[in-house]
Amino acid sequence: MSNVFPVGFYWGGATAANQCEGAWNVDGRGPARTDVTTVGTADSPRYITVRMPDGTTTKFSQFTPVPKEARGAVLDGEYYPNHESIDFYHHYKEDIALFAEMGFKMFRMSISWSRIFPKGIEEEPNQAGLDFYRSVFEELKKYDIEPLVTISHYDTPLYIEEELGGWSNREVIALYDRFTEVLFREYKGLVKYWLTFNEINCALMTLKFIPNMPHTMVQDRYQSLHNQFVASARAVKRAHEIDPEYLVGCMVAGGPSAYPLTCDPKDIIAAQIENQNSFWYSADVQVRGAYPAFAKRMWEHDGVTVEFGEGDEEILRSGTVDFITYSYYMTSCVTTHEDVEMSGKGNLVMGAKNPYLTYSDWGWSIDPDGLRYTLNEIYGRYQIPVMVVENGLGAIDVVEEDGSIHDPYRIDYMREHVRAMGEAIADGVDLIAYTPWGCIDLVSASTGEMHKRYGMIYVDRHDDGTGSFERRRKDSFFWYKKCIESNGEDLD
Ligand code: P53
Repeated sequence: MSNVFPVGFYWGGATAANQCEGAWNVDGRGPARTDVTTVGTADSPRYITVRMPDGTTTKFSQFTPVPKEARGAVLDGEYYPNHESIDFYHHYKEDIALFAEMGFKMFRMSISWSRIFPKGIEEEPNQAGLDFYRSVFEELKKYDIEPLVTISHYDTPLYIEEELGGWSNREVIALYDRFTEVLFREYKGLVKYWLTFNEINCALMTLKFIPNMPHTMVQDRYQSLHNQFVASARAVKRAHEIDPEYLVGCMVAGGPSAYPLTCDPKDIIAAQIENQNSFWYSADVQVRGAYPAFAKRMWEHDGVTVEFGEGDEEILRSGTVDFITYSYYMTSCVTTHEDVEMSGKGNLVMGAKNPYLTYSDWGWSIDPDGLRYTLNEIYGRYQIPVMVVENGLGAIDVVEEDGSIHDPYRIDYMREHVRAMGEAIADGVDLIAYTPWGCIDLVSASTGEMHKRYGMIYVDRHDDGTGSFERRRKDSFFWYKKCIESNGEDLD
């Protein structure tokens, strides 16, 4: 197979504001939930630290519901890794120069909503926040790197979550309207590709991580998701009105990546339902503009009612996305059988263990064929351009005495996933971009750790908050550079 990757294929990398920018309270930025979330590990959860109405302080595991009256608070003696992250806010020029050196054609990043609207409810945006992203976009333009901008990546202003009840409150749609209106007007000519919400399906996927979730929370999550679908569709329409050149996509976690553990038809059905619930439900609404037929049964099964506002159906229909993107790290196995070995680690159990796959240090399966498989499933259903906007191996890296970082495990992971994408393109999939996650080391979303590293660029920053923020090229940096230079041909 040769020359499978089309000319103009967008090779790049991906980040999110709250996991890399730091500068959490600089230049007028308001707090987000991650700013009151402590560091965790693969086996011990991150905590959300709060002050209660009576003035006492306490903390709640990220896997338990936080009471409505609690207010996020930064407490002495706790460590909050997202406060400084890797300080991209002050290092973006250096970092973008390194991306350019690797040959990036695209850089996926997100906007911190509370940098633009500190509480989310202000009438006027915070100019310093707008200026920061303008500078980043201008810097990218210097090197002909196309930004791919996630408008909301796990980053709702804390005020909206606490005082307005978050996305289950329909009023938040209007706040997102204002936010996106400002972005689409402000960055005309600097940005072309937008994503409305990161991993929009996460609210449903993570239902299974919270044991005994109160039913009101399940109901809330379905309603929040509906409100986000509406907000997303409105944003797609608005973007096209403001600039017909804008292309807007959705971002759905994981792809249809659940396998049946056995060929027992009961397992086949169980895996199909898992994929419907965790992937197709969200992708169908945004790509086809309507809920799929199986949604009604899901709602009945979970005992929820999704409230539609007037005109919602029409909004969903008229705000379908131009392209679809997803994150792909692993596949999981579903079974109706008992006594099977489970995969995953501590906090995140990832289904039954697949005997044909190996697993990362964090218990995530490594499955390049699954990438080809999901790409075919997605493109087969929708026939619109697809991007893989997250992929990668979270691993422990060692800095040698001479400063070099040998990460053959990451190179192997990436090589096999690039090959799998090549196969999918040869299968006919219209794949247009690959932006592996955490192209520069950053704070892990699930554990808050620094030492779960994904980058091709190493950052001297550690789980206890020490480190110089110095950037270093790993072996994978040079490998990826060669891969990009050869448009995916030279993978040795
Ligand atoms: P971390 C869970 C499972 C798969 C993807 O994850 C996930 C999550 C939530 O953590 O999220 C995405 O950092 C997400 C990124 C995140 C990345 O995967 O836990 O979009 O923000 O960092 C990797 O190893």
